[in-house]
Amino acid sequence: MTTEQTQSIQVEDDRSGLGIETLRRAIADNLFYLQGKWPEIATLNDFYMALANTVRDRLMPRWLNTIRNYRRSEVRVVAYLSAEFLLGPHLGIKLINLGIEELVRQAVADSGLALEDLLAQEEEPGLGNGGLGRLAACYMESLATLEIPAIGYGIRYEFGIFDQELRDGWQVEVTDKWLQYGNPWEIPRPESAVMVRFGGRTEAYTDDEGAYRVRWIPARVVKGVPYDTPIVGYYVNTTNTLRLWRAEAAESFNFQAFNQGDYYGAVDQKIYSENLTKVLYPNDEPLQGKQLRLEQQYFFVSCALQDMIRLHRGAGGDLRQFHQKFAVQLNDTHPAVAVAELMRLLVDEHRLPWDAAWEVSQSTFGFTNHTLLPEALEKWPLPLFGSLLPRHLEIIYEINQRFLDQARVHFLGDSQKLAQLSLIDESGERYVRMAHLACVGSHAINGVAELHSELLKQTVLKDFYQLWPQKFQNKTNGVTPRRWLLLCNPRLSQLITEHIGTDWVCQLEQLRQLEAYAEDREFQRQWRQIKRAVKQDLADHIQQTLNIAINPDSLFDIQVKRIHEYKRQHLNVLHIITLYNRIRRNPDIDIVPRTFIFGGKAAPGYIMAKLMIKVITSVAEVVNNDPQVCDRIKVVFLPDYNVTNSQPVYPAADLSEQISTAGKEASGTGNMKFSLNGALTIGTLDGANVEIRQAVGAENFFLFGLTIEEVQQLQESGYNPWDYYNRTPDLKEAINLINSGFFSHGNRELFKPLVDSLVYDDPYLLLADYSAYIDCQDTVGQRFRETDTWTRMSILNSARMGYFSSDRAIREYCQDIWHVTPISVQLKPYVQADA
Ligand code: C3B
Repeated sequence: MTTEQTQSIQVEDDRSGLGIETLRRAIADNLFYLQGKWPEIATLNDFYMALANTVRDRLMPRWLNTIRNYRRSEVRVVAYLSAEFLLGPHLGIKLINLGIEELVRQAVADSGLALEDLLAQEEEPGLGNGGLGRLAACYMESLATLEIPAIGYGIRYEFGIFDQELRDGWQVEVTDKWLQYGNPWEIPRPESAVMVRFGGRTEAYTDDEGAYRVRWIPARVVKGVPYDTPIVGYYVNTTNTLRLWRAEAAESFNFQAFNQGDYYGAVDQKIYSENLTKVLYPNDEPLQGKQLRLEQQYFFVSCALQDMIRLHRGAGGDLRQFHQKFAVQLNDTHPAVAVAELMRLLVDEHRLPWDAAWEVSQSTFGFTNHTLLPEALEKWPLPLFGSLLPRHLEIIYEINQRFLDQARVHFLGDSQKLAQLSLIDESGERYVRMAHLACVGSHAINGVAELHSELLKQTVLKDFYQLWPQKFQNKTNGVTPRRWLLLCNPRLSQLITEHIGTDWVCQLEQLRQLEAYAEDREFQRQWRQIKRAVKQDLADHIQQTLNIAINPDSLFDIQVKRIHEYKRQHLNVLHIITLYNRIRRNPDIDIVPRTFIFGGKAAPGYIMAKLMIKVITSVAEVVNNDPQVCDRIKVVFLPDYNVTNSQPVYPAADLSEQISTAGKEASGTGNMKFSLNGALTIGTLDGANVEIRQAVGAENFFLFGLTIEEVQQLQESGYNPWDYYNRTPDLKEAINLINSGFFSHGNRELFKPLVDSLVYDDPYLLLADYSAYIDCQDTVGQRFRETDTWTRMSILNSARMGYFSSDRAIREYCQDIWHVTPISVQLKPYVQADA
């Protein structure tokens, strides 16, 4: 026998094997050895930790064998750079993707525990704000499932998105403590730490070969330590890595200061460094002057690129071929400084000639834009940028000069065009435009839905489109069916599988086979029965946690997403008040009972969004307790909307609210999750709604509202919301009721900013869309009563959502932007080192 045979441990042995008895023993062992507890004194969280570690052990052979692939020189790896990864809880999806959910359920049941109770223990890593971060998480899952070698690079925030509590109907932010009981899903790799520099100055010098060079003399250095999290693909061996960086002091103490007796100075330095990755910035906050945010961005980007260069060189790679090893995707402008950092690393540190380095960079990067909102387009004040990254500013000037020379030829010296294109905004105070840096430094630029990609070309990136039309693409977003159907809606998944088999899980287009059952009475009955059961579960949960009784037979009308004026939760509120007024006018009116469910966080500094939450909760308080209403309308605000809390919500919806002002929502992804789970959509022609409507059929979608063209026309012709207010009696009555203090215990000041903004300004055109929305909602109500029709529409929505799988989106990125192909991972046995 060879040494390998004698000393190898087969992956199916008792540590990684999956017999139920082994599992039970492993959980008991982990409880004892890792948690240090006997079962009698263990908390539920101890059991969760023991189980999580058991599952982690099981995926280790897959993970290590996947990592081995990254190192093979011929393998091209996708590096997804994102300041946010909103993963949601790990345990449930990992059990599903490893195919061991039932086995584990049984193993814990034998110990007298319910798997659901253990799943509920997990504190999700809330390392993102909303759609953008969640998209990154879906994409990581699809990359693994499709067996694409990929690494996600981001920031290991100690405090993720805040927890939301409601006090007296107002949002209160509470710090997120996701790490307080430890995180079983990560492995720190201090041996792979890298150094990141900040501040200081640059200096020219001549190298040994007489070439002109620049060196950067930084003012301070921070250490980046990677923490690795496995991302398991569905029923494949591929288990990719999410590598998140934590900032630490370069020395755990500044020894020089220590020796000089400046103990506290040394400690300050340590605290200063660790601050860098303390907290995730919430969206929708003005960033100017937020130096720490720029520091975060540069920090993780520099860590990531240094890491990639090390991997590439470790595999014997030449830096001139760096782009053949890595396809780097910039998830919005947050990591855009990567363009300058890669140039610095190649030119200053590895001495490539500028042109060669530039070609490598451009071939490496792709850039995804996620928003057209002007306030979200990042730009950094030049003095701030220059003081933090002096060398990068020089590099950006150089890139800009060469770029503008090229553009000058194209635009025949049109100086206005050149000023618009420049990487530096010089129209007033000077800024570095991060979107421009990303566009110039990338070979591909994409939007996230067809409409959005078109608008990009016509508006914010118009000049770049004229220059480089071939760089522009569309990649419509998608969501992973593993989390957003199989995991969150097991009953519906089972019904689907009973009828069409399991292939849909990885080939979501297979759902189309359900079309054959859309008219089938028995199937319709089962479909309805499941929806009813899932609604009952949510109703029970709401009763238990919020003490609000809701009717599971009512129409569940749900809007869950970040709270923002452009998403128009307050338009939804105007509809609620309109219905309420109808009841007050005619208490016997025959209306479809509805439960309005809201959920979402407002950015802590976004006063109007916080007031929107208060208006929802205030209307809820009045309407829910008015005996005249007779429970025909209920309004619920679910606190602390996050991935965990969202999973029972999508399956329970009858109606999905996607009512943003046309042109404002880049894509949306919640819209896809709802429809996939059989909710019908009421929506505007915005973002991916347009494509969802095309896919499910116009007759199965409730469309209303102004189109983009109409929005533009209205705004150009001088929109006056006051006119709409005066000429629409129901609207006037609804607004007056808010204004009168009716929902605020007589306080007429409370909602004045909201009302004034609507009546005098209304930048998101709520009043212009109000009548169309109400009419459309009336149609929804009528249609809901035609039970069979509604059920058919619901089935057809699910059946036709195949396109919106993140697998489809990732396949398109692989083919059109990254040029990478799947590689299946072989489970080589683990070989012990020679004794
Ligand atoms: C969001 C957009 O607002 C959504 O329309 C879109 O579906 C997702 O990104 C994913 O593409 N977005 C976000 O969550 N945060 C930003 N800073 C910009 C866009």
